[in-house]
Amino acid sequence: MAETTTKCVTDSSGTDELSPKVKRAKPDNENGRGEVGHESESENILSGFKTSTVLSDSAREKNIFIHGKLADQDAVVILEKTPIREDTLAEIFSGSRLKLEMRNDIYCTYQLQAPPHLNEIKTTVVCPATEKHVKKYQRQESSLVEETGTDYQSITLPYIQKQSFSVQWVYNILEKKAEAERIVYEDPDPEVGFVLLPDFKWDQKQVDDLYLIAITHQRDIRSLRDLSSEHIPLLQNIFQKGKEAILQRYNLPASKLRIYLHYQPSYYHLHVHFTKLGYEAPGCGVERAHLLADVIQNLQSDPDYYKNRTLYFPLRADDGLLSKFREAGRL
Ligand code: M7G
Repeated sequence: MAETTTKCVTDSSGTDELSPKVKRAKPDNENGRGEVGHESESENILSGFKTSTVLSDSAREKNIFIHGKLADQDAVVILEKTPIREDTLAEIFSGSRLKLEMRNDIYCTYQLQAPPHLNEIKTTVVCPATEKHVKKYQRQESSLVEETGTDYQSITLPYIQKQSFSVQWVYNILEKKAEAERIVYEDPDPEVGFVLLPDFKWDQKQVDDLYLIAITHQRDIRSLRDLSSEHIPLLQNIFQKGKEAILQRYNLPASKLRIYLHYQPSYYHLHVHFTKLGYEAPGCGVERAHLLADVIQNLQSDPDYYKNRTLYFPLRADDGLLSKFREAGRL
């Protein structure tokens, strides 16, 4: 992401504004700069955004995914209302305007207009967005695919070698060109090392929806399928040190964490998801998430477990990989 004006994966939420309930273990370089594509806080790059289509929305999740144009480039914008935090309640009650909507016996409903800083919308911008990004965020039917080790070699691997998302954002993190001030923990070892930082889906304001990712320094492990027993030290290191760092920083013990890998991932550079148990993060279902603890045990009992096993995963209706499985008569 070299050209700031044309390339951005921007997240407008105040990423360092941790709730007092969220414990910090080390001081942050607040408002650190030098990050690739970091916009100035007052600049509204969305003022010229032209909506083409709503890709999906959810009244329950309180989010909307929009495809449109930003300075003639395709862009995806994600708007999401954030949870109401306990530590802001006093200010919400004392500092808001209240408009009565209806009163009936003991029941009243109101429109509460909270102070602007307590009424933020987490906003993510992907620009320029590829067709694949647009598809990723479009609501669609999925089909469960059964992939043998042979299918992986003959169908999936050739497809992902040609078609997968760029992992430039991952390299920017590893090389401290982006999000450097957000890093929670790093083990710099080239073999077993990794960077642990907040996933951009998490606004870091409350631990209830805690979401971090550990990204390996090794660059040649695409996914679960590439893992063999030689990677056990790497996986154990991520498991142990990741849990310790989260306990230290957020005061959340390992027993409250869901630690897993996605198969298929969207980005083919090995990374591990750390989410709070009880938070239904997108993609944490059994058809896509593989617990890191299970992965380690499976590799301990069979060094080539993930090379040979049949793996199941959902693919969206317009996913090119689904067509490849159909063409090969595997669906
Ligand atoms: P995945 O399993 O490859 O794909 O996980 P998914 O997005 O379908 O779950 C990649 C993870 O990296 C996801 O949880 C993303 O939200 C997160 N992620 C993606 N990008 C582009 C960024 C980024 O630029 N910064 C950070 N911090 N996280 C990202």
